[in-house]
Amino acid sequence: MEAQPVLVETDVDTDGQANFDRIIAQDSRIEPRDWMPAAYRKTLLRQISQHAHSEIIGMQPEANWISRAPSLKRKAILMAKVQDEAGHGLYLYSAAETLGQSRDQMMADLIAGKARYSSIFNYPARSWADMGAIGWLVDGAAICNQVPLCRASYGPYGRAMVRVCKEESFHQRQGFEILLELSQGTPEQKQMAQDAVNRWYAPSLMMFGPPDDDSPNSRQSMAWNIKRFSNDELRSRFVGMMVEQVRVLGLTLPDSEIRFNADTKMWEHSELDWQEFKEVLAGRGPCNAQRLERRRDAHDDGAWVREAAAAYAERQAVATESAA
Ligand code: BYC
Repeated sequence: MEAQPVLVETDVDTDGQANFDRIIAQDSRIEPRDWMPAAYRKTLLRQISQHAHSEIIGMQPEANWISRAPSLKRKAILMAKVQDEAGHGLYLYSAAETLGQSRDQMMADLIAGKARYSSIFNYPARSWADMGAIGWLVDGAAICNQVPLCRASYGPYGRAMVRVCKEESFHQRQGFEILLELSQGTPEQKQMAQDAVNRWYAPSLMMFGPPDDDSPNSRQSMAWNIKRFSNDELRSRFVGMMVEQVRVLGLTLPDSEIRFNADTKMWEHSELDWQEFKEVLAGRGPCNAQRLERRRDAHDDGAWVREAAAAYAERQAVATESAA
């Protein structure tokens, strides 16, 4: 007679779905070696890889201004910020790799135009004040979205977010400080700051994603403790933060409809142009083609670095093996 497996406690623990459900119910963390439903893995890969691509493509609008920064100090700060964004991309690609997809594949999807990245980076940075608006609004929106992601149920994603958020806080402060200095400068400088805020405000609100009733992924992502708040909740929270800060800047937000609804406890604002959002997502935003072309060129230009690094790693492996 064939021996029957003995059901001990560890077998129950390793019973994939039950173990997964228990971890989620306890608001604890799923780690790479834990069993997870295929749909959970797919959702995480989708979100984390898009997030990584956003950091990498997001370097471009600011990198364009490094050579034109108005002083050596500003140049050094901007260069450090852009390098931080590269670092964020790398932590996130590493987190996505733990889910079983290679970085080469993710990069191939990005440069083939098959992968998404945040809509915000398809808008042009027209003046130095845009460096302020990007830091203040874009990094500000990113923080608002990412602080709850520090508690995402997937361990590598949540942990990556902790460090990213710390760095984003510096980024936001430097953007705020650029705008403050311009706002307190000549009338032309103040106008330049206002113009930048006017152009980046609505696209930064779109970073939170489509409205809740048009967000196909939110419900399941919230049930899995990946997302903690809905797109509209975070957008409203962000508007409330900006309303306070813009007063300190001596500037205004380009929306006269902003008000706090005491019943719903939400900040309300004018309807955003969701048709524009859809156009940008479909690849028809002001800079989509330019951003991807630049990324492709950078990938090609960097081929020799990847080849040299691979050859070096191979030589080191052979040396370690023969030493052993
Ligand atoms: N842009 O069901 P939904 C940074 C897509 S970089 C493009 O609500 P979900 C920085 C969405 O992917 C940080 N696509 O989705 C860097 C989905 O399409 P698929 C950027 C968007 O995932 C350099 C569809 O629309 N932050 O800070 O539940 C310099 C339906 O949406 C967008 C992140 O990446 C968009 N704005 O929620 C300065 C945050 N919105 O995949 C700064 C991480 C939605 O089904 N991501 N879509 O084809 C998230 O938190 C969530 O994925 C989202 C969307 C809130 C964005």
